[in-house]
Amino acid sequence: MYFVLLAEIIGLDRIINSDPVAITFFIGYMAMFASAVFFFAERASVDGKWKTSLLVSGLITGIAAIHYYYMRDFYLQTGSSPTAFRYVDWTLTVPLMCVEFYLLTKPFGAKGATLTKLIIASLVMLVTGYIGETSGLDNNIFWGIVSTLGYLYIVYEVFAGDVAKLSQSSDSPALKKAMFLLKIFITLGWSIYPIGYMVLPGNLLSGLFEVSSIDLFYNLADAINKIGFGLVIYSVAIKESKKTTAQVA
Ligand SMILES: *C/C=C(C)/C=C/C=C(C)/C=C/C1=C(C)CCCC1(C)C
Repeated sequence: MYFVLLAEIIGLDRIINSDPVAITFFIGYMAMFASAVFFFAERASVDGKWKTSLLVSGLITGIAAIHYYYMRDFYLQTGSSPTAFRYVDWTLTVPLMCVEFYLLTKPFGAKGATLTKLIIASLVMLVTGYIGETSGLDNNIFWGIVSTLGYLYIVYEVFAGDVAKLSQSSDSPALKKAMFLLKIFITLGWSIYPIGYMVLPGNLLSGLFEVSSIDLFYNLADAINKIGFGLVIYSVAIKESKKTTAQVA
């Protein structure tokens, strides 16, 4: 009895009926929530400046957990994509990810101006992406291209712009490794989103996948980029903190 009630509440009946999109919303919610708890708790195990990085990782996954809670509900009730919730989430979490990149390079002289450029580019990318997803068949390719320009600007900053130059001037192997992984996340991890977007009717991959699979792409990408990247920062933080403890002792 309790189980049936619980199953109803969390939408497990749909999940048991194996709706893969619903399953990923459900798992996404749990994973984001657990990660937020983990990042907040682990702040105690790292040194000063890394505490802020873990705080930001906790905020990113925490904000996403709340949105996944609502997105999962919306999807279960309507069977359609929770586009507005999705973009509200990204508008908060993507700039926070830019803060995360900035914090990584700040000890090596990153300036606030770089952060501002990254945030503006990400907002261009998201606002035009939202217009593309909601403005109908005829326009989604056009807005997708505009959005991609914002994305490519971020890729440029990380590979050849300010962020890249600063990380080259550092002699910390841990930071070098983090920057290398950051490049992989930005190019491979973030590229899953535009691929998902191309599933929209009238776009380049429409017909190849069902429209609802746009959420499969986005949910997978969110898990990789929000949790995965947070874990990368965490491992650098732990290594660097051990180093300073060793120096003191
Ligand atoms: C945690 C959420 C993240 C890291 C979201 C990232 C989103 C993108 C990189 C979205 C990119 C898009 C394009 C490059 C073109 C088509 C429209 C978008 C918004 C899906």
